[in-house]
Amino acid sequence: MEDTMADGQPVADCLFCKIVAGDIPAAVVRQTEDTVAFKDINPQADIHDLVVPRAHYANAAELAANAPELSAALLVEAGEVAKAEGIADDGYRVVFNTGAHAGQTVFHVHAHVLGGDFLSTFGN
Ligand code: D5M
Repeated sequence: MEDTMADGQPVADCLFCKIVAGDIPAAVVRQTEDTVAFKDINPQADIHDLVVPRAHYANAAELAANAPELSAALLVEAGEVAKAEGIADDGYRVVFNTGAHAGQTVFHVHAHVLGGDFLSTFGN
C-alpha cells in the first residue's frame, strides 16, 4: 500500500471524523487535545476501545508518514486508555488494521485496544 500525502483535514463522509466532531454519539472513554478514545460498537474482547486522532489520516502508514508526532501521541494514548480501563498490568493488544485485506472498514486511522479476557496469541 502506497503512503499518500495527507494534511489531516476532516473528511465530510468519514464516520470517525463525525464522532470526533460530536455529530455522531460514541461512548467516549478519554479525550486529549489530539485524540478521542471510545468503545468499539462491536467488541471482540471484554475491553475493546478505539483510539483515533482528531485529525483525519486514512491509516497508520499515512499517519506515520505525515504526522510522526501525532503517531507517537496516539500510541501513548493507547497506553493511557489501557490504564484507565484497568488492563495495563495484565496485558492488552494494540492493533492497526491497515487496508481492506486486513479487515480495515473505517478509513480514519484507529488503534484497537483489546484486553480484559484471554487473547489468543500469534504462533502458539
Ligand atoms: O475497525 C473499525 C471498527 O469500528 C469496528 O471494530 C467497528 C467499529 N465501529 C464502527 N462504527 C462504530 C461506531 N459508530 N462507534 C464505535 N465503533 C464503531 P476496522 O479496523 O476498520 O475493521
